[in-house]
Amino acid sequence: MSEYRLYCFAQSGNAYRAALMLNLLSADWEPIWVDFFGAMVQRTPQFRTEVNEMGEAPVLIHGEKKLTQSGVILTYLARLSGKFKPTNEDEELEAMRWIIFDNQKVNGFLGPFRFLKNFAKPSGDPAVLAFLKGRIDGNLAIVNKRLTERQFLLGDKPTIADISMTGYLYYPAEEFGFDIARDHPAIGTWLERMRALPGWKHPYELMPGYPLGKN
Ligand SMILES: N[C@@H](CCC(=O)N[C@@H](CS)C(=O)NCC(=O)O)C(=O)O
Repeated sequence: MSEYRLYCFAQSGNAYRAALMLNLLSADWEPIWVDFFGAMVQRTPQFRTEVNEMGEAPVLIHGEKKLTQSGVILTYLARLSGKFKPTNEDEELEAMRWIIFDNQKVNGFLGPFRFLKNFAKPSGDPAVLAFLKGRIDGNLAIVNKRLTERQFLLGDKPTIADISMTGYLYYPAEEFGFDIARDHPAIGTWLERMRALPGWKHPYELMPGYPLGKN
């Protein structure tokens, strides 16, 4: 059995953060596929009892430890490996600030937007999509401004804040109906910098379940 096991699925940008971190660390890990769209296992009482009471992916298993929330998983792996780790207490707080902003307002809106546009049947109410798109544009502009001023979110080195922020940003533009890298050029350049890190892989290559219906 691999050292780490990660409950995940290819379409999940939330799970991608943890999968990408494991791969960038060259960790010995294997995915456990969550049938999110078909059986919707994450909503079953069994999953909530045995895997994650919050009913979410990702979930990381490492020995006796079971961790959920990608920000917690990233923090755990950075502390353990010393890689992508903020270097002092101020940086740690700064990383947490961006991870929370990302979870709530950047990928926290992009994930549901893409789900409603691309996967939900019937697809989302146009008014809901318009509301989310407005918030997404504003929040991506904040990240874009930040990345105009520095190479990575905290400075000149990538940290877990950057890994968190990649969440949904590599999924194809057609799945959103807009092109994030083109509309926000500093984000586009930063995404290329992250893509150049050894061990980087696209979410559809890194996690099982793509294309849909092929598991
Ligand atoms: N903030 C959480 C978000 C996790 C999350 O929302 N995961 C989605 C999959 S992308 C999920 O499992 N949702 C449960 C559901 O919709 O039933 C994290 O970063 O880990």
